[in-house]
Amino acid sequence: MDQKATYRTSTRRSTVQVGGSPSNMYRPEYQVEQFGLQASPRDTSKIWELMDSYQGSDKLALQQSIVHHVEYTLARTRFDFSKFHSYQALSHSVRDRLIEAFNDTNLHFHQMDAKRIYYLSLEFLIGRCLQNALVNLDLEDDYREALMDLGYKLEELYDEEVDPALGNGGLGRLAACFLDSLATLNYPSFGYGIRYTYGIFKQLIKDGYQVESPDFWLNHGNPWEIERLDVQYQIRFYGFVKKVWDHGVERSVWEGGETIMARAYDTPIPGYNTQNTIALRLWKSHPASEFDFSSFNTGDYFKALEQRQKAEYITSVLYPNDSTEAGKELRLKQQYLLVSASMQDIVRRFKRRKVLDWNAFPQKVAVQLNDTHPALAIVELLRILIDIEQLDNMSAWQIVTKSFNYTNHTVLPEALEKWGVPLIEKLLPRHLEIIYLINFLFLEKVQQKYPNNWGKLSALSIVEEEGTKKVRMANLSIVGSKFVNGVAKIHTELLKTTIFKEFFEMHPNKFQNKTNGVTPRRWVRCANPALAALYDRVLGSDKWVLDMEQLKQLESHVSDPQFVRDFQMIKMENKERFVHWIRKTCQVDLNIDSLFDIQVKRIHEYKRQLMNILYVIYRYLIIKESSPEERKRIVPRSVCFGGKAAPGYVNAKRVIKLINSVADVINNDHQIGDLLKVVFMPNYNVSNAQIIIPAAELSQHISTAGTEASGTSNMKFIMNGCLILGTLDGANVEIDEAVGRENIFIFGTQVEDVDNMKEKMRNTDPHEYFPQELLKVFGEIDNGRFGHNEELKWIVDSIRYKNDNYLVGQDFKDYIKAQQQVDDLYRQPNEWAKKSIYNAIRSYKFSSDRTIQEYAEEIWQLKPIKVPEPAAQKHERVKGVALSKSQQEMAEKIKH
Ligand code: NBG
Repeated sequence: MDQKATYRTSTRRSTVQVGGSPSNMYRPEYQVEQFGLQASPRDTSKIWELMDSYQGSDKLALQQSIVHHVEYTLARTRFDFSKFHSYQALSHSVRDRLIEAFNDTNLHFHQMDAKRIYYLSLEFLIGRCLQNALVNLDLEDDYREALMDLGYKLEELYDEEVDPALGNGGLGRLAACFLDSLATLNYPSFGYGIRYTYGIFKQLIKDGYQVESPDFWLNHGNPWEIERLDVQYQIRFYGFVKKVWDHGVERSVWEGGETIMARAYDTPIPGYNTQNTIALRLWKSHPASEFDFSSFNTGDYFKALEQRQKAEYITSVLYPNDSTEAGKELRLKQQYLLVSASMQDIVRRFKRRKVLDWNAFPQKVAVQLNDTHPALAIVELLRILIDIEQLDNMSAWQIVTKSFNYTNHTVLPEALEKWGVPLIEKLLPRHLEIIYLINFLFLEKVQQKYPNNWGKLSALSIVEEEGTKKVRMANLSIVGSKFVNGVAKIHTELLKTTIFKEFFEMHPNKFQNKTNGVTPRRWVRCANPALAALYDRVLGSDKWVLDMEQLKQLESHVSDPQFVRDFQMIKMENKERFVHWIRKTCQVDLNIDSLFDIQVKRIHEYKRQLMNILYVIYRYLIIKESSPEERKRIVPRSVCFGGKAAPGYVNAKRVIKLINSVADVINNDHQIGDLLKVVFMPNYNVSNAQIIIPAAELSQHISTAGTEASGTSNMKFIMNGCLILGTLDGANVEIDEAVGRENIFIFGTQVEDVDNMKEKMRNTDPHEYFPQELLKVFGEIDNGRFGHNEELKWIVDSIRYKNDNYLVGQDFKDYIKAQQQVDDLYRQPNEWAKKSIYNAIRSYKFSSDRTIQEYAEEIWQLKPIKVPEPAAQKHERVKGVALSKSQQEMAEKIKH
């Protein structure tokens, strides 16, 4: 049955430590370059011999490697190591194996002179690494067994790992899923981001309110990263631009100001069932070594140290805003640090090619901008090409516009980034000049196409002239990119018809859609091992993990009662795990037989958690009014919320307070018992999503039509066999198409009607506009049923007397109706199960493998390159299988 690829057979090799190699020898590329060049045979032959084979993966080898790390890496004795130390030792042991594949991959891509895709993102929400690495390396069972013998349960050690939370929500998590797919599909690629010292804040709930506490995730070290002391770049801020004449050409030299260093930290990202392991390269700011020498010399020792600390501060904290723009100078510094270090790194790699031909740059480099946050990369590459590499403006611009692509993730106006011209001028004076140059070249084209059309010129201009001049980062990104894409069909259509209408009319072929996806490795194989095992068993192999379309074969099994029972059993086990976790984290006991109804995502007005909790109140009132006889027919529900509010987002924070106040009343009302429970799960993050999502039976994605660009948790929920209650917004539209209308609960105003409904709302008296059911709920909040708290009233008032911008009042009646359909179906467990199964097995389109393949073929023009796998036999398991024939011969000569 087990048809897993056996590229990692259990061949044992004793661990050999290589010490004292010269600093230029520890990067594999350099080794090979040296073989090909004038390397000293004596030096390399010894190293070659010592590094000639891979770590073993039989039980004893794994145990020895764990114990080795306990003793030598952690310096603990056998009497003195805890579960956490075991986790650390285990991680180091896994890391060793990752590094082998990682080095092979880098070496191979270098030798193949591969075109690479560079994914630039201010956020990567990668989640825990251990289980994912074990699953992708196909070593989970081996390590489980090895640890059992040593007295440890692998699954318990998973919980010892911190959850690296270097992202806010969907955008950062998407980037992480993409890396998994890029590695798995063997695409030569890099992720570039920032190594924040503090990730997204930890959310605590005190008296029902959100309280933020700092997330110092590096407290106990991070075994998954490799610090690259040899990979660092100088980054300049402030200063001035000097013009010099060089052989009759005017050149710009950016000088003065402050310089700091960006240092690389690599996290290897292993593909599933492949040797390919790519890098997530994160930058951390450091003081430059020659930093403020004058202060030292004048004896102002403390001032000099302060300056150094200021440098480190740049990458210290992730901005906790989701879909809103912050506009702070430090944030601009972060953005520039990321793009400058990354572009310098990319250019350095390109220049290592044998012949330096700048026109070949777009054939070797594709850069994807994850939203506009890294948009300055366009300007930075121009600066490097023009000022440093001395290309002429037009050639440089040609290269840039063939290399960049931009993904938009939102149409919300408050999220569109704009930076004030005075700030850019102060921080990045040369970049402002280049932005003006780009804008000049672009507006000339606009003028040619639409002569004297001021409306067009002002809509398309990169610089906004009204009030304080601003640079529109979206316009810059579109102008500097070859392709622009939205993240779901409806979202891309909205881009073309609303915010980017003028651009679309000018360059229709620039726009593409790439519907988001999520990785089945983390979201099914790791999060729901029982469901994965059922698929393995019924399909006869784990090939579905790489090819989700295989799930189509399960359609015929939906009529098999045993298959349905197996599925129900798995859901039950996942619910049990969840109940246990909720008891521990929220001190609430859930009724395992109740319908588990979940809404987890950032708290935002457009996502309408408010509508959900208002409905919960409505449901509560109905139960209260029901006779004992009637109550017997009521479907018990556990309604669970999770998600962080941006610390400055007052309305969102009030919604959290309302949810907790309602939970307090309902959960303590003995008349209600198990019929209704409400839970706010604190600190929603990737690792608790892995517990929550597999346990869900209903999940809510109820944004006002036209506001949610895609959503990605909707995809994770359906993959885990869950029904969606949702609006026709974002990827819900395509989920509806994929699973069939009979397997999803759709309600609410559709996008084409939203404007009319808003108009109607504005012109209608609140008492007529809001349905009776909702007015009743407002009344209960007003009369203090959920506590005499002004803030709760303010939330209600914000939609009652101000604008109901997100159409809660408009959609409420239809929402109640959809909720009734949910109850009706849940009374028929078999029907519910079957529909849930249809969701799971028709979710294949939403694998990020599909998305990445589309990006690779239609945007990046990128081919997969598979790193050769080590041969199975020990004497063949020699590294360097990736070498060319002549290099192998050279290596052989050196060996003997
Ligand atoms: C978010 C959207 C989501 C979408 C993710 C990933 C931002 C700016 N946008 O709907 O709100 O799923 O991006 O594309 O965070």
